[in-house]
Amino acid sequence: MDFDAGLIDRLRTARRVAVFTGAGVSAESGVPTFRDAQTGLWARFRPEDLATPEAFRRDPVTVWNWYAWRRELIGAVQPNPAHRAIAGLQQRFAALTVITQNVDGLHQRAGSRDVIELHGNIGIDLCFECGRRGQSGAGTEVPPRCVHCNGRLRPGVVWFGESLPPSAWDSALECAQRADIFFCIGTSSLVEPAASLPHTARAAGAVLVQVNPAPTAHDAIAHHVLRGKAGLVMPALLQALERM
Ligand code: BV8
Ligand code: ZN
Repeated sequence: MDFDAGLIDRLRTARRVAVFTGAGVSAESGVPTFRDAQTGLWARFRPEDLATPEAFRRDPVTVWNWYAWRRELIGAVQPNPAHRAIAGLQQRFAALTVITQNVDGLHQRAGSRDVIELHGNIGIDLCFECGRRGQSGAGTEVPPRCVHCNGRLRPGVVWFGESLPPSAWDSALECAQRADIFFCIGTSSLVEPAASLPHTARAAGAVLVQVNPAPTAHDAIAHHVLRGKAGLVMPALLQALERM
């Protein structure tokens, strides 16, 4: 795979790199994306039916079971070459931060050290009532109960209508504002406020690089559009940098 010489030159001199990822970066691990018609999680469900506090209040068993199914699926998959190449990139720059919308923890399992999870992590259980961490292993009730207040446990992810963790959002914003290069990998960039980060980065002077096999809302503002699967593009980019 060939890359634009301008991009390679910019990567050669870049000090701060941000890698903003969505479900597409985990697609080649076998984790369904949200919107892809054939495999999309939401092809069969509507987000508002499952990924909201109202849905959990209305039908905690169905919402818990949907996340339990996703958690089991994620537990059975491995990071793919895209996750590993992104982890491999971190030693080539003074600072490389992954800002992910994904809740699957695959960047960390691939070796990425500086990961901001904007939308939480599916492996964490929190009490829906008191907010404290839970352990879903005990007992057979679905959803499991909080050992502190007996409230129902929920997945530690950010649902629609819920605020992003303030520290995660603040760190992501600062990262976008200071990045020399801002990669946008495997995201349809439709969910806010996460989708505003590429705009923030570009406005602050970052070179915006879009990696996606399909067109997205952010192609128009990208300086470089690398049309392809992340599992092919990112290892090829890492190899191109290693040849420098
Ligand atoms: C907030 C965790 C405010 C849960 C997620 C009306 C009512 C209420 C809210 C809103 C509203 N209108 C707008 C909003 C705001 C809302 C929103 O943005 N809604 C959308 C639907 C319009 N946002 C929120 O509610 C956020 N909170 O705004 O709070 C607030 C303020 C103050 C006080 C209180 C509240 C919270 C949003 C977080 C939702 N949680 N995830 C879970 O996982 O179940 S979002 C979830 O969906 C993901 O985390 C991700 O962010 C998003 C999916 O997007 P993508 O990751 O991009 O995935 P997608 O399938 O869309 O695209 C995949 C891409 O990969 C495609 O482009 C495809 O081409 C590409 N691809 C495929 N294969 C590959 C590939 N790319 C590379 N390689 C491949 N091999
Ligand atoms: Zn509790």
